[in-house]
Amino acid sequence: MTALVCTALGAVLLPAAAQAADPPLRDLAAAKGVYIGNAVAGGKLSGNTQYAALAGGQFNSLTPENAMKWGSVEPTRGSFNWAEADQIVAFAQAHNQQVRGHTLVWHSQNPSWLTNGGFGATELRGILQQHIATEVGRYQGKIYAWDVLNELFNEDGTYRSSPWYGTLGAGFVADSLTWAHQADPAAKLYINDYNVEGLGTKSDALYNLVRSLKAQGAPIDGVGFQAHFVLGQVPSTLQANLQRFADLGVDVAVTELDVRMQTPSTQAKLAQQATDYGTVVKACLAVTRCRGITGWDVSDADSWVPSVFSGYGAATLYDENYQPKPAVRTVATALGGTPGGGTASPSPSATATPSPTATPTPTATSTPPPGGAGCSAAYTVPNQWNTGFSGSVTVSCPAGASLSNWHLDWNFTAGQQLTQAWSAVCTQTGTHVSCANAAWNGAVGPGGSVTLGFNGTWSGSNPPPVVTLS
Ligand code: 9MR
Repeated sequence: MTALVCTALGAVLLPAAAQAADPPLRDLAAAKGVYIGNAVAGGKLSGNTQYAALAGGQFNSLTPENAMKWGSVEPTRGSFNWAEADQIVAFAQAHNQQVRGHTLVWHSQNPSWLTNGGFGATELRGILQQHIATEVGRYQGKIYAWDVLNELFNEDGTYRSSPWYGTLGAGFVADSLTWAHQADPAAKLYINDYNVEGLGTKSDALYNLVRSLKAQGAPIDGVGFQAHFVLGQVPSTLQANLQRFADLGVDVAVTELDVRMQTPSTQAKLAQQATDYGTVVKACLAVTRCRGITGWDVSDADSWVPSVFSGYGAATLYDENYQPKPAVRTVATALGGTPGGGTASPSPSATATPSPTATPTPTATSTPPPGGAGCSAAYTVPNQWNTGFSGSVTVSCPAGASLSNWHLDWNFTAGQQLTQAWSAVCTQTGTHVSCANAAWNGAVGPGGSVTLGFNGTWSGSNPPPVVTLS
């Protein structure tokens, strides 16, 4: 019998009383078929327990804030430093999180040997190819998506000047995608930019580029919308803009969300910020190919904003003491949590939403538990790849029924093996899987629900089991 880890880290360590009733944001997002992520720094993951509890407990996707940039990994030509990037990938794996790799080709944060090298086209092209092959190859199979290209355009929609564009011409874009695809054919390859979130000139330039890359057959899988917003200025065309890119046949994602305000914050500003965060999450959920939302920096104590925008700050979900701000509630509510905490009953479409990488499997629903409370469990696998899969089981009670704790049993009849579970304590013996609630999520109120998540392996077929709730 293998005991699997319950990762209720955030719920255990978070000090705010209000948090105790809330499922982690990651569980709510998973039940909606999207991910929720944040940008992280390795030193804080190992050196700050409050930061690590939030990063590991609330989010199911991490983006290295700086650790995978060229200047970080190859400060001297031919001499690599992977320590922080490796650390973040290991943390993500230990917490059952996916990783967005950021970023391979950018005009900024490049080492001086590269920017001042005076390389000709042939040598520069070789350097770029080598860099992409080396970095993507190192993390092959461990990165869900790469921001292959970052911030290609000026505000007027012309190409930004960079060593790449200046020396290689626009062909470096398709070449970079091709080299990344060769190094990790399974990774989703993105172009990422800011001030492209709403309809406009810069967004049009990106749109035309993506359309032309698709027409050429270049391996472009997604477009990242950074979403560094100013309070009250989420573009009204955000959803329409995400949708038009999705209609080109690519995934879309919000990759660096923050909402800055003039400091100090006030209750009114925090309320507007909460509205803004909720608007962004709702826009993503309304677009089928929007795969997830990543915030840029875990707390206001970590944010890049004050050092760049004088007089501005308070841009993230958590305050300088790592306490949730009102925006956490609107994000949770937009993801299906109830306004007062806990989770609302997911709509049928919520549990069936296709996820980023997979062909969804059918959902199996149990019969009501003994005792006839009317509560039920719904098993779904929205995310499946060659030999792995991840899924969730949502325990729901109708109005008038409730549970004080819950237990789930099922049989994996096709040899599937559970490898990890969170928001529950699960064991597998032979084909039989048994899961009990975690210490913090046993209670399911009338009209409420809780969701556990898991990863597993499969081969041949992966039929959904019948889950028994007791
Ligand atoms: O948050 C990052 C900050 O710590 C770095 O100093 C900065 C260096 O350029 O990059 C910041 O992250 C940026 C991201 O990589 C790309 N989009 C804009 C982000 C905020 O500047």
